[in-house]
Amino acid sequence: EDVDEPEVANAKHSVVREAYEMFVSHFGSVNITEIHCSVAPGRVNLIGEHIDYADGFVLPMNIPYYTVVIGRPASDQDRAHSIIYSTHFCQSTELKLPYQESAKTASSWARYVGGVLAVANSTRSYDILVHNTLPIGAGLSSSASVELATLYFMDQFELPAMDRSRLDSSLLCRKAEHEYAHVPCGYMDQMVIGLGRSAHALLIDCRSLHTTHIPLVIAPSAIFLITNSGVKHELASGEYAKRKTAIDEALKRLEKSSWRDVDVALLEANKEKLDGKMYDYALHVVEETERTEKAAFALLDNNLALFGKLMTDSHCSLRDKYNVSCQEIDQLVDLALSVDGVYGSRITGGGFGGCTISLCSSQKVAELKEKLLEEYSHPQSLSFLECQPVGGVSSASLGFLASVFDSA
Ligand code: GAF
Repeated sequence: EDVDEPEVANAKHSVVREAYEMFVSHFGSVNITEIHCSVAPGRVNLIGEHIDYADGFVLPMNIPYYTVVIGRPASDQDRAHSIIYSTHFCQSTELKLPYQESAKTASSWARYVGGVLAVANSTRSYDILVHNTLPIGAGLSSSASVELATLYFMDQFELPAMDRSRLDSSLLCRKAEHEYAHVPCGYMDQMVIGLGRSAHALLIDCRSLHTTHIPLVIAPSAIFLITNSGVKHELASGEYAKRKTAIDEALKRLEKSSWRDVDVALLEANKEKLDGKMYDYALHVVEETERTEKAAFALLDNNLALFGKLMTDSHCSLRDKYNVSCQEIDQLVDLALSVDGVYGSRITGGGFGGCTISLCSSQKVAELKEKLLEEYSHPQSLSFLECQPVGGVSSASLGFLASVFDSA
């Protein structure tokens, strides 16, 4: 198991403590021996965007912003529903057993919890509180984070030997996202939250599902800065599904079974089969896959100039070919690139708003932030997030929880 850096352990301790205190105030007094808890990070993608559903390579890492799922079995064992409380939405929802039925009609946030209880065939009812420090809906994978945290919570009661591999856990949560949130997502989010390690980015080959942990040694000379634009355009999930459908259709027309068997020459030769935007979408998939492989090597060599250039190329492709950026994000990227000492900048995540990620010399970070705050058109909704890579989802151990209870 990955061991947390002291700073990360402290941050987790305080978020679990907050969650515990809110659990007590919402559900009343607790018997601490019945309480279990799990903590899942969010993620940011360094490069390899919109290709995890097209057999590509992606290079995300986990970030120190969390979802905590804390709870206990319902005290009345005949109670045939779980009660789920979200501190973010300040809302409580009842989910009836069997979850396969109730999760379908649950409110959107509760569907992520219910969807996981459903696909993992939970047969028990719980009092559950969901608490986040991870911004919701900012393209940092708040949904996959809730999914993994829910599964790791539930498995402590219903799979005590925890004999589900991290990969299988990730794939099960992805299934919940497909079947209950109806987002035809790729592999990246659930896999990095399941399998990522502290101090490393995770290279995922989305064809073989093989993963490689790449040490991130850019500090202290440079950092990745996440900038949250504070905007999210409504069309995000509809456009996501449309891109996925177009990409699947393009592959069929090329008569290939994997995007990894497609190169630019093949695309050129079959241009007439790919009408409308399909050719540009396909070109993005092929080139972004190549870029990401190169970027992984650049990161291993600590070649920041090359890594940054590939990030910016990725942004231009997402903006001009794949059309998943928006004005606000393009403005943030352009402003970042105008600062001397910024190696590269790009949109990250599903798109249509959310966050950018920039690779910046450490000495220039203050200047970069100032520039964005001064010149971005929505400075009041701008925020910056810390970005050192942390480990994946975990269940809080009894010792950890005891220290939380002692300090509460
Ligand atoms: C969302 C999806 F959930 C991921 O699978 C991925 O496709 C990403 O958008 C774009 O790279 O986060």
